Amino acid sequence: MMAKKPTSTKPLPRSAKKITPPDLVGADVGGESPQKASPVPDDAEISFAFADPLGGGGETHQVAQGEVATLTTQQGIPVADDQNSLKQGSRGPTLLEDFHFREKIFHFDHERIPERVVHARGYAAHGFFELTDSLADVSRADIFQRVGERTPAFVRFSTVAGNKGSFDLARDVRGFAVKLYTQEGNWDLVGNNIPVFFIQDAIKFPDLVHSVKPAPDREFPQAASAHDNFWDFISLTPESFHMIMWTMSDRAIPRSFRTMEGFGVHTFRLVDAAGKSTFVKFHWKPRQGLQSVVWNEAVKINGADPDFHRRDLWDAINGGDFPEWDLGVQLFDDAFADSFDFDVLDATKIIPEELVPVRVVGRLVLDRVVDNFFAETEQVAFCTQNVPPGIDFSNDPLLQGRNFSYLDTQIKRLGGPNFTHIPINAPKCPMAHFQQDGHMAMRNPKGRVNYEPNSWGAAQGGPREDPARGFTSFAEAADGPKQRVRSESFADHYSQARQFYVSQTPIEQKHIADALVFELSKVERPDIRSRTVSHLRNIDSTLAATVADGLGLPLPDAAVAARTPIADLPASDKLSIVKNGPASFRGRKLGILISDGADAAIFKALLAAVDAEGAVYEVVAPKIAGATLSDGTTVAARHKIDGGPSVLFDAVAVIVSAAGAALLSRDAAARDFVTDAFAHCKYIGIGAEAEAIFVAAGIAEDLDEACLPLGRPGQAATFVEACRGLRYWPRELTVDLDARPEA
Ligand code: HDD
Repeated sequence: MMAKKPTSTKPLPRSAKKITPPDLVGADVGGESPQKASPVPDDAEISFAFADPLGGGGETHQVAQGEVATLTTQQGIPVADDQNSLKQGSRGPTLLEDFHFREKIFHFDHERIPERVVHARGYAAHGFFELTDSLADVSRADIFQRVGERTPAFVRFSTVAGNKGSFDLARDVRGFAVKLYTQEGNWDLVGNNIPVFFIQDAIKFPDLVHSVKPAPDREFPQAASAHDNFWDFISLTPESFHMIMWTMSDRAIPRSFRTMEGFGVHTFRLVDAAGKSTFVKFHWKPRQGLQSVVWNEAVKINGADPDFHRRDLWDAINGGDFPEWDLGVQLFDDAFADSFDFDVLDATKIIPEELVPVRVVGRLVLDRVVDNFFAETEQVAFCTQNVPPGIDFSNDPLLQGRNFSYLDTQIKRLGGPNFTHIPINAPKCPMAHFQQDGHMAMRNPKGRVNYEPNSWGAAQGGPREDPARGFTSFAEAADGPKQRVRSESFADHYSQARQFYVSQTPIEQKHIADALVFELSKVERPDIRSRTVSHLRNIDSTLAATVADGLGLPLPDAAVAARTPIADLPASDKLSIVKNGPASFRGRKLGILISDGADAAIFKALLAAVDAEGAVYEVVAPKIAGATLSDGTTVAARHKIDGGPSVLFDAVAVIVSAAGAALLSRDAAARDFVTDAFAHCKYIGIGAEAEAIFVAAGIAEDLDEACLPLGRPGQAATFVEACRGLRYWPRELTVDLDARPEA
């Protein structure tokens, strides 16, 4: 018997009736139920399980088809009524005795854990690493011994500055953190999508992060470096300018996690069985090719789909298009390190691939999304200190500081020293130690002995150290006075910033200048703008002049350089995104705007061409129910036009009927669809009747060679082939106020 909703303002009867729990599966509980259950069709496969991906931490609870799980408390006690708290009388006070209520609210109150102080917003997936070339000659690390062997991996991508709920396409560095569950313990390679960093010494990390995060008094701007505090700190920290060149480039607005490189950043060591060390830099190179968006597009994507990157990864993996990266290593010895222009311990420097080639030794494949975001992605704890035998640290002062920070931060975030017991953090190889107790201890040692040395013998005495198998630090000699200093060899701040800049194509150089002008235009204090430009003068005079002009600023004197920059470091093609793009449109997304009556033959030819290329498409239409093509076929839409702007796609096609074109010409979202695609230099396929929309959008006269006709079915393949170019850059010079004539 259900309680009636009050229908008038008459006072409720004093004897209110008990609200009973509805049958949660399939029952018609009537419109007056406080919680109407969605009916479940008889043939639906009802499957319920607590997410427990690694099989640790308690019993899983699986329910198969046709069964319904009984709701229980955390203690497993069956719950009879989840709708009403326990009261003294029907209108009396709620009783403290109601353990189900208290447990439920208590647990809810504690649902949030502190977000990461940096890299709060992230997304992760499972996969594996497969060795393709043995590194046994230089490292004893188990993961590098047997070609063809696979090691489970978990990878979390992230932005740095924004909070957990911020948008994906902030201009920012991306985290690229890889946990490899090797047979000799977890190896965490906690890197970024940029091979250098802002600062040289970890002691400056809190200052850097404070400066880029929202200002403490006003708590804005969110997920943005375009503000006074950041540029104030940067303009007072010349060592940051190499990294600034990268973050102002399109590297900081990637198209997808799948189209980013990853870097271990620091110089590490590989150590062989005899204790010999070889320096190493780690690179992840995406087999998908490099690709970024443009800034105006990024701004709009953040509104249209703040989850753009996570959705892209989720869709790709669930669609069977597993992203892959090659693991590359740059190996070098002390002699190279001594002869190199810069200090290999300085994390603001790269080693150009032309000097030390990247040797590919394996591949990383992401082939499984998480079961539960919180259990895995949120609770995963990366620690740079996690290295197995055969991999070791260098004295890079940034890395040395990180090795303290990550362990410390996990204790704060995950609540205690036993975060390694959480399945996503637990190693997948045998473990044995005497560490015990503490919050949430899941794996205390069995038996009487919890110390060593002990004399309880092999059977009861527990694990013993193993000098041969165990981790042994590289025996690097160290000497000298205790002092707080920065080595003289770290003093060159501009040479590689220039090398990066001159390695870019003209359009990429333009984007760097545009980004600097954009960011500094958000800075309120003119002296900070000017001080920033003074550093640019040490990098490239045209860049400095362009930015000064863009800001309407007199060109300041060059900043005093601690060491005279080397002006003629050779350009390196590997530093450009455009020069390292994909070879095909595979894995890319075409947005197809259609209307009722659109030419079915052309639409179908286009789908066939997309399919042949290994690309994907999404249909955009005036109504979400879709459209009926000229042959009567109905095509469902993925987006209604207002929710499917062209910024979500790598290229677009417009296939509409004459009536559809007339209708959409009056629609602002449809006009934006074509003007944005045009402004963002995308390839555009234009069906026979579609021109009216381009006329209404005011760009019909400007259409160029990357706007291809789709009047006949045979033209679909030509169009999709052209889309391999991703962007038609010459167009940008015609549509952007900031375009420089000489670019
Ligand atoms: Fe860091 C998180 C990457 C310098 C201190 N860092 C964090 C994450 C990545 C990086 C990818 C997110 C890991 C995840 O997905 O959970 N950090 C870097 C790189 C750096 C760097 C590539 C320079 C080369 N970091 C750095 C320094 C310090 C930290 C110098 C402190 C001295 N980083 C942290 C941290 C975080 C972190 C506070 C926050 C959340 C976490 O560790 O787990 O400990």
